[in-house]
Amino acid sequence: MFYLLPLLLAACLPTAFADADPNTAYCTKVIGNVKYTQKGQKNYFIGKSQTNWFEAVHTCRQLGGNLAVIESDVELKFIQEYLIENRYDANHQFWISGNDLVKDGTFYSINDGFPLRFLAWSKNQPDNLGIEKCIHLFMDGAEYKMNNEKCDNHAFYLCEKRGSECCIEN
Ligand SMILES: [Ca+2]
Repeated sequence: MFYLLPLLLAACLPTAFADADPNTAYCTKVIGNVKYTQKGQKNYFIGKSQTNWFEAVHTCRQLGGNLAVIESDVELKFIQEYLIENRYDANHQFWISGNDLVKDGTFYSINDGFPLRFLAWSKNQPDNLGIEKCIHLFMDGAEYKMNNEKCDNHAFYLCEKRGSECCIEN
């Protein structure tokens, strides 16, 4: 088996190169039938149909991933760039992991069951506690920010899948 290692390393060079500039570099790859965009240790997929939050959770799972958990401002900035480059704008909202269905005002990740550690709320959000219980991203001015929204409203969605395997398509 070890003779495969040099081949694998060689095949992964584009990924290593793509990761050289964490602010701008990314590439795409196909996992199953889904075209993900890789950035560092994660791959992202934009759901092209609008669903309620629960269906978005299920669909991401069916695609081998989860609704995205945004863990830092750096990650949020990358996602914003990714969405804008894909021609999404203020007319598009994206479900991400996080709801306060258990306790109003405390938003838990549906992925690992713990409170989200990074939140980037839009001004005056979260509002309507007890009514708007799921988190989506929306364009607030020039930036994507978080808003709590009714879980049965329809929005696009952002899935993530961990892993930094090689890119096979650019
Ligand atoms: Ca809200």
